[in-house]
Amino acid sequence: MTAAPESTPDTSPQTGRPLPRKEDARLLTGRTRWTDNIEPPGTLHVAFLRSPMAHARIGNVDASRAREMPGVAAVFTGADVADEQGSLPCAWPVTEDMVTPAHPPMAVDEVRYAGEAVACVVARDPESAADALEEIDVDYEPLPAVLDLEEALADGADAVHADAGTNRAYVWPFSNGDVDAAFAGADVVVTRRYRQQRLIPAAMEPRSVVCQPEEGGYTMWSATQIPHVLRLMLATVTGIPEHDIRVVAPDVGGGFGSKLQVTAEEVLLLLLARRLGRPVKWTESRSEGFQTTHHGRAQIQDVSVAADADGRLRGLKVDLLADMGAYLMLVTPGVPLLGAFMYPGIYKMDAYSFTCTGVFTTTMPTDAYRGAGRPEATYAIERIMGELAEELGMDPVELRRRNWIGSGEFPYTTVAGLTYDTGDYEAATDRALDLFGYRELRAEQERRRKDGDTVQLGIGVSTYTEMCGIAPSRMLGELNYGAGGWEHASVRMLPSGKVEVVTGSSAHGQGHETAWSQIAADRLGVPVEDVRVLHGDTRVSPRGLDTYGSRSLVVGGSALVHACERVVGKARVMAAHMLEASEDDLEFEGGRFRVRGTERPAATIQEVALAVFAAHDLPEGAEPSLDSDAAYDPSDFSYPHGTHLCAVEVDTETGAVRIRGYTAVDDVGTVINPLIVEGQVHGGLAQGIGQALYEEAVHDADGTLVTATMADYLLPSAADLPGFTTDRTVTPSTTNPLGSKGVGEAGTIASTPAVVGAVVDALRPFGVRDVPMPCTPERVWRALQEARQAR
Ligand code: MCN
Repeated sequence: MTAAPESTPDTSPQTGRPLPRKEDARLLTGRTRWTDNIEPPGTLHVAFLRSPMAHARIGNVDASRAREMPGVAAVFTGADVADEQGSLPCAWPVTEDMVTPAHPPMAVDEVRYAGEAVACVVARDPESAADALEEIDVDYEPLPAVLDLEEALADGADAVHADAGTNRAYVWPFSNGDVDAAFAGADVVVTRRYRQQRLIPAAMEPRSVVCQPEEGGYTMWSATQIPHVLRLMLATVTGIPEHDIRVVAPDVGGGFGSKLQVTAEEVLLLLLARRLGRPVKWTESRSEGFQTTHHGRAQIQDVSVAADADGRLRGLKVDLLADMGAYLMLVTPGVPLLGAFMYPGIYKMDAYSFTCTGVFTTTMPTDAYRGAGRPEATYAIERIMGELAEELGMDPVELRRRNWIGSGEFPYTTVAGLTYDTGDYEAATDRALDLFGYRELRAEQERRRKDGDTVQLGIGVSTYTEMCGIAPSRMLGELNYGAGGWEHASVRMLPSGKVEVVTGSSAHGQGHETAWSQIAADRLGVPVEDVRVLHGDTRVSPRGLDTYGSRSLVVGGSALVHACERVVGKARVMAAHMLEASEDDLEFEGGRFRVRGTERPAATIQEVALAVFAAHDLPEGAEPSLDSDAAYDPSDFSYPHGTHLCAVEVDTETGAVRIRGYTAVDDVGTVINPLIVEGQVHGGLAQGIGQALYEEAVHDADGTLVTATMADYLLPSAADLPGFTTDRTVTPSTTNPLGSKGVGEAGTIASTPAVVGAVVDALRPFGVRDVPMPCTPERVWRALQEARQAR
């Protein structure tokens, strides 16, 4: 077969193009199947009876009446499955002596948080299952709730796990440099305590699981971020061989870390499918999800910073108490450690020490929530930089300028031991100040202060960086994490020249199908509409480590780059044969192989694909396939950065806060799709602002979650958010072939300190130095009253 006449497919560059997301047509018009839309014939529905108490011994469980209820197929208590349910996994034993209590998917002897499952009903429909729950009687013998982190660590404290003899899960220290000397020699020391309130990740799609027994195995559909990790963990926990389990993550409506988990319900549904030989299904209600999908943040941070009179930073000390909740889930203990390396932020200093103590409480376990450890760290350093500026009588931007890593100093190894590859903090900050109108706003602030206006203006600054693109496997190993950080991709060049990309990344709202199509189109020189991206099914994409830690583009996208290069390499051999030239004489551009320096006709890679498929005339030793795959393990993290500025108006009579303006200039290296990046920044900002002003999971003294509905747990709506002014600077990363840096968490990480910093800034003339999050009108008002009384 010879090369077909030259055709002119549109292979114009896709990188940097604001291509609308391919997946949105089906997602936004109801033409997809979420897990809850999946119902194999004969499906039985599962409902869980959940403990109303935070801490209690379980006595007799009487399910006899429930078993007789119409439509009920079976009822199981914790004791009924005790022998086979195993223990939910924790993949991150951060220290050798970490206390890792057994975590039964269904409680057997004791419940340790309100909402923990104690029994389940399997019935012909969800309503019958719910009705039967009412007929189960459980005798609870109440035990003391353990809620306060410091009280939990005190001598003689009530124990969450009596066998462990302590509520201390682990202590993890890190230090570099002589911190005592740095503090002793400093002119100014500022010390603050910040509280990271407990947050509830509230993905649009609740958790949902369907498990179907099949000839020789099981298919589980789950609204999960991690189909590959989940399959391995299900096999480990249940003993069912991994190759007998297929996990499918269909379109998933958001996760924000909350679906980076191996849940009790997933394990139990697999066991129920095995016991009953029938498909089983469970979808959480919103309140059930608020109670029993893992929570985020929940830390107390004691932070001290030492500096010279001219503002030069000398040292930083951080002492962290991190609320683990009742058990250690998949990455619970590691979350604060992701922050450990970020406390020094973008600043140079001589010494740093960090200690994290993980503490058990009788609450829903915490785990990853957008940013996982890094928002907390960024909050602390950015807030305390604001306080230090106040102490020194210096502009907060100027203080940062004096301390940040200069654009000529990269690569730079920070006092926390990370090596930032590239960045330009100066450029991002200058751009942000301009867009924001910093000088004008400061002048207005001055005026309002002088006039004693009821409504005061505050300005918050956050010059953040973060470590994402999780992660170099070697570094994860050093941190004792149970898995690596590589990602896998394969490229199938079909005979017609169309392309299937198979990725181990598992998008749940991030637009990978579009971005991956753009990458493949550019690297292969095919039209972007000729690429289809497949993911989220362990049978279709058997290798992968899934989506979290803003890793998918820089790790998964880089794997795709390498797979494409291999496809082009194979195609080059065939093209040389077809064009009767040496491979070295061929150039490849815009999808065409040409003999360099000649007018001879070119062969497009799509024509080569057809010729390879026909295989009538293959070069010696060539196989009839252009397919290739690649796994990519990054050499380092990726370090996006940026400058966020927030202006708020605070009503000093009512405590009401209004965001007047928000400017975000982010540097995420090379941008594949600016429209997606913009969307990620907007979504991230909404969540960061949510923590600053609205959201908090509150327990009463007995440990009952009182913010278990959307009426009580305040999520910002579009109407609560300002218009955002955004821009970007671009310093390409050197740690991956795309030159990109992750963006999925950046907006959340950056924004919370900018907003709270602005609220506090508005109230400085009254003596306010902190407002605990969320800065509700009541909290702002109280902070003002307390400051007035203290004067
Ligand atoms: N991108 C780009 N150019 C860059 C960086 C990213 O075009 N320089 C694009 C990527 O191609 C991808 C998207 O931006 O389409 C996000 O990429 P990345 O930063 O690699 O993040 P991940 O895809 O790994 O997504 C995880 C990240 C995390 S950790 C959380 S939490 C989060 C987030 O993504 N959860 C989300 N964004 C979310 N968005 C939605 N809609 N839903 C969630 O649950």
